[in-house]
Amino acid sequence: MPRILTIAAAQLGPIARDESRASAVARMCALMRQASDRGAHLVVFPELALTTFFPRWYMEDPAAIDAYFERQMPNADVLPLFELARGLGLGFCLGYGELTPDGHHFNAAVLVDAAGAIVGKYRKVHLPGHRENEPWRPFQHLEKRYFEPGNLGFPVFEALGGRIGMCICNDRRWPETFRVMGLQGVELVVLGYNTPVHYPPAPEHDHLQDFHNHLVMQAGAYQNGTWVVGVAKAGREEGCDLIGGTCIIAPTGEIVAQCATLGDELIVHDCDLDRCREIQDNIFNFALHREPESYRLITETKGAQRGPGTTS
Ligand code: ING
Repeated sequence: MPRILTIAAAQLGPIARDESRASAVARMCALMRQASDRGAHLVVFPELALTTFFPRWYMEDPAAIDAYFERQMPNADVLPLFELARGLGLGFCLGYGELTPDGHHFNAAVLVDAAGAIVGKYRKVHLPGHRENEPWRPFQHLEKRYFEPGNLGFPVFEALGGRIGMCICNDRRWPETFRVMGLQGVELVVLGYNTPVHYPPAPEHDHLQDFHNHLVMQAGAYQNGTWVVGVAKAGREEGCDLIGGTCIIAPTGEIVAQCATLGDELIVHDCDLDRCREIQDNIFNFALHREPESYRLITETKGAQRGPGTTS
């Protein structure tokens, strides 16, 4: 009997800076109802899905910054989403800003099961952008200012009948992200992203953002034999154009479903988790083919070493 997990990717269009959490939650509830009508078992929402992408502005006032974070999860603002999910009997993944009781700030995501219980949490490891105000940029990308690097690693959770891992946005660009989960037998990686079209340090790559978005997720899926679901916050948000490209990718690396707009949009696919074996047992059978002795540099160094005659 194949293990089919029907997954919905719930892309969100722009969230205005002055848009309430209640409004964002209402939009997500509408998508969740659609997902339920279409038989979904799991709904995946974008990164930082409760507010506008606030790292695009320089702020100094801690109160102004903390206003974008959640002190508890769930909380009164997101309860309608948790209650709807429990009522409909489906799970979901939600990205949000986490402010811990001891004052730590993370770009986080939770995995919630069909009973409304949080069964997994992830904190974004790879923080792109910069820490100080850089007025030369048309918009800031201050994730290094507002978040700490995630301290939970890349865990894989037994949930909804499969082995599910999470990552967030920039994490998808780093092969280590998927490989660490691949080495835990992950069958589904869910992630959200806010990706501007314009990348100020290298504007000559702006036209490649959609290509790079799919390239890295398709590679991550294929090289680890896992399903990958990438969900955008898309569209022109406070004057900043964010890419769409929300998609569901099979362990073969094939995109099997993709959003066509830059607004609130749902795509759904019946994902056969057993299809991971076609890859994990053969071309990427890690136990048979990997040679970790040759990969030491990956965990022993941070930056590239360009000295003469460096080791392999
Ligand atoms: N956003 C972007 C991302 O990694 C970025 C940052 C944009 C990096 C374009 C490189 C190129 O998709 C987040 N939130 O990580």
